[in-house]
Amino acid sequence: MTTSPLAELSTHVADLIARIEQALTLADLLVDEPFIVGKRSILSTLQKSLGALAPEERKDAGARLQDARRGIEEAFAVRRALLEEEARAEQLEADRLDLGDVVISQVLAPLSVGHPGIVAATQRQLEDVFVAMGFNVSDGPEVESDWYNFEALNIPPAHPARGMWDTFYVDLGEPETVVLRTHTSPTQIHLMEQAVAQDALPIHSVMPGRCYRRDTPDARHLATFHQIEGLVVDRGISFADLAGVIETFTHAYFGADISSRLRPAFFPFTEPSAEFEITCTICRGDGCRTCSQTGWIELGGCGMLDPAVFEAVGIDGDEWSGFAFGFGIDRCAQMRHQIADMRALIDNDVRFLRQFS
Ligand code: FA5
Repeated sequence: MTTSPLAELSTHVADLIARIEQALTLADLLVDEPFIVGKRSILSTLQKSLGALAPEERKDAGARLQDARRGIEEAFAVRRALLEEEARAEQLEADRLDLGDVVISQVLAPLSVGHPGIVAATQRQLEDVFVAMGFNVSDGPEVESDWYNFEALNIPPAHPARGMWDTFYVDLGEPETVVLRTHTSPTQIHLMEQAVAQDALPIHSVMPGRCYRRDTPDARHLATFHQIEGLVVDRGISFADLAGVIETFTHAYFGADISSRLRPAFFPFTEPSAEFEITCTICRGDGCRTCSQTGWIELGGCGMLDPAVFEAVGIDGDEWSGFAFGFGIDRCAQMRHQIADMRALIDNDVRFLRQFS
């Protein structure tokens, strides 16, 4: 008598169920899949052996094997769904962003936040001083035509004063020469032209901004630096008003113990003109490398608006008068914080920068 190939079917089924239950991870189960429900499983081997049975026995054995296979496949599918769910939950847990952790780690090791640079901060402080004195704040383009940077300011093409401002030329072409502005004075021209067009005189404005010159960087100079221009156009303005504004500004910004002085100077767009100097805050007037041993530092130029400028912008010089000034913002920062060398402002050494946070 021959033994039926399915004689040990229930044992095989029990083994397969145990194998399914023993897979603890989805990866384990999938590795075992061909041996449990695939072509390499015992069920497939048994299926092949049914061919040797007599037809009436084969039908019955086939039905039993089919039942067994359905049971195993169902157990496999249930286990697979469970392990997939577990794997997904694990992944979610790993991906979870615990905001509590972030806050705690920030308390333990605070992130350093940025702060305005020393020149930007100085610019704001200067604006505040002038706003408190009744000025408003405007700005103008950094790239200028020859007309605004020079000609309207009474500096014709061959004028020797052009040598005072070593210029970066953007375009020397026709019809217009274009430059990186060498000073903030061209913004005066924009403002006066606008005021004339809008019938909006008088003007009491300051205009801070970046300037460019082919200067070799040294203790007091940079090739890219900042100025703050001042412009007053009103009726009955005199040099005494200009001197008063400069004196008030010096004491408000540098303190009562810093002296200022005006020295006769030449600017083509102001007449009379003066240079504005303060006591060197580094040596307190004794003389040092920063002030070239003079005890004084030049902050800027100033003067009464030249009639030629009024003519260029179409302002009636018989009715209106005015003054202008232009200070170096970097120079103000240098003197306020006693920085011996202006190049420290652009070195980006964080040990230096942190002192001004
Ligand atoms: C002028 O630029 C005139 N436009 C100022 C002026 C305005 C005169 C209105 C009359 C009326 P000056 O070239 O002297 O002037 O520059 C003025 C100030 O800008 C200097 O005193 C200095 O504080 C600052 N400055 C000039 N060149 C540099 C530079 N290369 N680096 C840093 N600061 C500079």
